[in-house]
Amino acid sequence: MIGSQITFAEDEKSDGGRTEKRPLIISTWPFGKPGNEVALKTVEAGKSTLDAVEAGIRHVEASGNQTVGLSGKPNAAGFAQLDACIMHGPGHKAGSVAAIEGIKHPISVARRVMEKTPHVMLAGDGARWFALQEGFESIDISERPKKVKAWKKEQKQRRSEAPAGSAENHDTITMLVLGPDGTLSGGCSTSGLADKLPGRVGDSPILGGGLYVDNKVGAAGATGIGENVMRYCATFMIVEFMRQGLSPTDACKKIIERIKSYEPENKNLAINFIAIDKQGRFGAAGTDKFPHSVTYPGFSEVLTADAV
Ligand code: SD4
Repeated sequence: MIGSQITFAEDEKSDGGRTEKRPLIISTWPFGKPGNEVALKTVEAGKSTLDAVEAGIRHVEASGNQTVGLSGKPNAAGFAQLDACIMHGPGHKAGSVAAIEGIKHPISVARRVMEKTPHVMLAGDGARWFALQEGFESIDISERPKKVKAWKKEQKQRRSEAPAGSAENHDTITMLVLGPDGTLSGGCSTSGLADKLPGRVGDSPILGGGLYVDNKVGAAGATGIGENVMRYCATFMIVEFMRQGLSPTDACKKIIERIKSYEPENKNLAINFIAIDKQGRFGAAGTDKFPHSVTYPGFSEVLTADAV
């Protein structure tokens, strides 16, 4: 913790908050907190919210925490394929990479796609090729066949230890930043669900799925089983709910209720959302209790949202 108490609005005592302080940063999971603190310092050093999102997420990607980036959980064939996207409110700009291999900082490649190409999204070998052309830090992926063999041996046991969607398999940093001038930026980076099929793309690099930023309204991000997020354009909907006047917390809860109403009652959806609005309100909700990190000048904490 780098500060004091949070002040909650009257109607949001248990499940969200609000602050006048800027920058305001919210991210998924406790491992987002050190990333938030890097993002805070980045804005305090006079850099943009976009720089802050990139720096904060790079910090988590490089942490070797076995959740995000190259140290993240391998896919069903034994190697990490990474997804990332970034959005910047002014100009409604976005960049994204999907199923990229052997690149240390997918969030920076997503930003480069946004800033240097006429495209929004690059995938697979093409995304790696672009990253190499641009000089991004990479590792050799020619060892892949050996890894596949070793992985097959372990696979059965690992699966029974931590089924996809369980807490141990969460592996996504999504970060939203509201800057001093009201600018919003967001980013998302993940190794995706453990044991996913090679080539599987989750919600994280999909705009409106794992992340959505609307500079007039607010921003929302997701983590959890991507298939249960992207089929509902969940973060786009959260931002639209906020546009209609819902608080970030209520908007996150409402999309979970909506998704639940379409799915079988006993299905473990394993989805979680964070959101902030232009006014500095923030909130989160999950299908289980959902720890997320909130940081602003004088405050940096892991909060836990109630299960919906
Ligand atoms: C995915 N949404 O690839 C990601 C996984 C995740 O916490 O967020 N896990 O579906």
